[in-house]
Amino acid sequence: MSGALFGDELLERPRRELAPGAVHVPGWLTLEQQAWIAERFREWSAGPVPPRAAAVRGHEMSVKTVCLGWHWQPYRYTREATDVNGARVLPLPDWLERVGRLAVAEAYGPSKTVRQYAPDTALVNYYDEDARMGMHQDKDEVSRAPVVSLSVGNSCLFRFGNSESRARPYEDLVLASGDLFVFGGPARLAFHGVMKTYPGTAPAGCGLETGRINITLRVTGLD
Ligand SMILES: O=C(O)CCC(=O)C(=O)O
Repeated sequence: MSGALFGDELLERPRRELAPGAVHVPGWLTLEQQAWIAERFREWSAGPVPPRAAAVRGHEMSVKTVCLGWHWQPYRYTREATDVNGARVLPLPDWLERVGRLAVAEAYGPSKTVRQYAPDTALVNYYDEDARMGMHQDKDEVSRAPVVSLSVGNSCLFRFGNSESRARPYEDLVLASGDLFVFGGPARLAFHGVMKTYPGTAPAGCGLETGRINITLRVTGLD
């Protein structure tokens, strides 16, 4: 029987609730789903708005982001990417909205609230081998519905902290290709960031040979 098909590496990375409302589900996406996402990322990157490094307080981020549904720029959402080329961003595809619902159901269990979860934006980040993301809160959304994070490609060292400051207490964990991380409820405004990525760790068949893609699905609460 094939070890690749039925490998037991997930036994070493069990599903875990890091804090109330913050759930890590390793290996949630199949390789086929990861490769599909990587392929869509290439399509989204073709425009109308290309991936760009947002400038935060005058410094360009090392991560490049392409947005769907709503365009995020520090520190607001707009329909048109006025800090890039003025074009309207692509709509959030239905399948990604459904993935968001499935993810929240996976993290918290099925409920009426979960069935009504309807993300309206995706921030799709690309990390090259040197990219990272400083500790921050996702707080430009009016809604405090959960954030769903999906990872494809190289693993990264993800830091998940508290809602008060960037300082300790925080926990470092590895997010690998296919992992799901959901943070909502009391963890919704926790500071978090990506300390580094691990080059050469993208699994064969995930659709990405170098770098890392991370998608966060969010509910803006805007009309
Ligand atoms: O890349 C990640 O895992 C986190 C991304 C993130 O924190 C964000 O987009 O706000």
